[in-house]
Amino acid sequence: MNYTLSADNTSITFDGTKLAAEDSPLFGKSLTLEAITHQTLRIHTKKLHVHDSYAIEKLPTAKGSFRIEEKDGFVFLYTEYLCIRVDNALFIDIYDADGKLLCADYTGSVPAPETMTPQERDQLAQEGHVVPEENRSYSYQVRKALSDGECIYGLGDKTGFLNKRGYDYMMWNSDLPHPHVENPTFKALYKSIPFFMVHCTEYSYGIFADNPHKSFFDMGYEDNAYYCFSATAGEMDYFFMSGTLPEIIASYTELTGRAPLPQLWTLGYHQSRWSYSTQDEVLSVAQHFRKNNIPCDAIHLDIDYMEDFKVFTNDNDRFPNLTVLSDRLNDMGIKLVTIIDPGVKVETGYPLYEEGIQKGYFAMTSDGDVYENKVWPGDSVFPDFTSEAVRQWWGDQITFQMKHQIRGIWNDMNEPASFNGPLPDDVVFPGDPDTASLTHSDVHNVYGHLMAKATYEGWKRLDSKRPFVITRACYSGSQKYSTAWTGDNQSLWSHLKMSIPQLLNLGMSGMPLIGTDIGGFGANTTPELLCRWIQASCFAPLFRNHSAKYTRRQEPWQFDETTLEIYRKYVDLRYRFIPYMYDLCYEETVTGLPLLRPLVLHYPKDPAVFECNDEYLVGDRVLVAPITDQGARSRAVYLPEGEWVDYWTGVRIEGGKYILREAPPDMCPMYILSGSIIPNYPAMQSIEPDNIDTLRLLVYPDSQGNVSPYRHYQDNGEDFQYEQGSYNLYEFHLDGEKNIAVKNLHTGYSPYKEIDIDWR
Ligand code: MIG
Repeated sequence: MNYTLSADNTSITFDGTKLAAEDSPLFGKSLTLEAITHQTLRIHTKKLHVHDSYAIEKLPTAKGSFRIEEKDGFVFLYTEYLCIRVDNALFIDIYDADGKLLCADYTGSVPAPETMTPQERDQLAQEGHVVPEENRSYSYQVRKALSDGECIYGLGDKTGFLNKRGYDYMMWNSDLPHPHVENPTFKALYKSIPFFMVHCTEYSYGIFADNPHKSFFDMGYEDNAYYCFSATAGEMDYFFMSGTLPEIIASYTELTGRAPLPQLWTLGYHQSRWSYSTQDEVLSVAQHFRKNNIPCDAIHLDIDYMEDFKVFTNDNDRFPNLTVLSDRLNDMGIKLVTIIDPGVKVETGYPLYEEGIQKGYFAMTSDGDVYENKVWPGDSVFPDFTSEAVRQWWGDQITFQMKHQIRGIWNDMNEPASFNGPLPDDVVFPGDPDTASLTHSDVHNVYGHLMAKATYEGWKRLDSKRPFVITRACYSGSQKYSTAWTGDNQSLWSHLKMSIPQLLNLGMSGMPLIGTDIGGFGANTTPELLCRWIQASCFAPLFRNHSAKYTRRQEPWQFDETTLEIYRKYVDLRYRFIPYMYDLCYEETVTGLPLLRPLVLHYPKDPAVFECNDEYLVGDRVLVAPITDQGARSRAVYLPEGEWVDYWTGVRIEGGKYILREAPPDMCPMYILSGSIIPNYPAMQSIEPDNIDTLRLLVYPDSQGNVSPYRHYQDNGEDFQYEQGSYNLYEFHLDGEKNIAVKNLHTGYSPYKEIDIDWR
């Protein structure tokens, strides 16, 4: 066969001109396989060594290598863990070291696409139905066989269930006003994270199809025998990762990066609402929290604080002094976060607009004019975040937040969303003088990602604190710069239910710091829905209640005393568990594992958890089984193998079975894996790391009295001094009977005054 092997045996290129069939997507191309590690392969048709990824800042220098063998007309490539068989039509089958087939190119038949006459299309459209797309054209399409028992996880924020198999998705960042349901008319949401994992009891593998163009992921929808991924433009370039699910997530986040440690207070409770329209209203919201004894660390200002929706401005009538507002909130332990949209208002005299025009920082029409569309400010222009200079300039605007002591930025509308139809595909993003200009179709899916990068890097230049950014649109790798929320859900039970698999799949897609709008954004919440939502979201890393203007208000005191009490109970619970969650953040920086995990991550051999949509683990030892049905007062809970302790009653239950758990309105079933230590904080109204001098350890010995050692991380929760060693790492372990000993693995920060042990 016709191939070239690199001198160091790390990559091999096949000449497709001679090999691939004329109807093969590889026809006339070269196919390169690189051993990124012994477990991770890169498979692409780009020119050798070209690497232009938005997700991966630096490709790890290959640590794997191939041993090559030609046999029976195939080329076999061996790494330590994998065997790749390439046939003479360039179909690739990948086996593990024991010869078990993991992933095979699908070579069977494919159904012919359904055809429709123009009249049929017209009729459908007339009755208001959505007309199916005409045949798509692809720059490549990869089709891989699916076997029985395989489930598919990942793909970012897509609607539906934990297992993506049987559904069809699109990557095209979209702001959709209609309810996000599992079989959406449009198959895309706000984020494009083209990474998924295939899993069954026998093996798992992951694929990261790194291409920001509009792309499609048919996960066995067209035919249960295969899945395929394709894109409308760009070269095929995908990574294959083998190992256990946690190992695959580690490999994926090694490539695309990990979320840095957040500021501790960002794990607290956030209150938001689109409509907080005056300083007094914001102060009154803060006072309500304090009066009602509900912990709160942040209030978010939606677009209402701006002057005519101009970004990096404030309305002088309604928000005359943001600095004073910040000060007064700070006295109550509450921080301000402001929304920022990418659209810049077209207005003579508005410095941001004028400067951007003068410097050529905005996207252009194909005719060379500045491109305008409509967003909140009316006619608006769009910064070209593909340009380093523009990102720098945008980041410099954060002096506005600095000046007013605002502590975080919430990036909205960065798909980018637009009111006057979508941006045409040929809108030009000129880039920097030394880079080629790109079009909207090239950069749409990375627009929000690059805006997040600009925000993160700008914040970091201006402030010593860890930047707190929230973004709506994402691409793979956005976790390096930003947390994310799931956009405009609605106050629907179905959306509460969906929030669990959505957060779990986002977590498995490398985004650990995420949340949904608690209570639902659009439509009107009910007290019961709100209570169940705060319970289900109690451990969501981004813990924010947010709602739309003109909907029923949903701050916790808007209803009755019972609602308030239930709400308070779960916000209190959240604050107790913050040190545990912060430990998981620390762990994530090392392993890439998310805080919220589907059961399958830790019980990969138990098919009973493969499609568990309504329970999750926090780390590996806290299991939460929220109620997500209106009127439900009990539910079936699946406890995987091991002994579990009911958090509320202390009752011990042997797992590997379903149990029925009573769940009255104030009850969110929770279980702790026996043998665990869980760190807790004392009750507090907001997080002031300097004042936290007591740590409480909940200790749950197993039936033999054993307790697994636990590592706890502590630092000032605010800046980057930990990078210079200013942190403590403790190990708590059982020492003799009923005694927990503390070992200091690293000391560099003022320790707790007291560590209480609470035997359970
Ligand atoms: O077109 O800023 O998802 O959280 O409240 C709506 C107003 C624009 C969409 C965001 C939502 C926010 C809202 N924004």
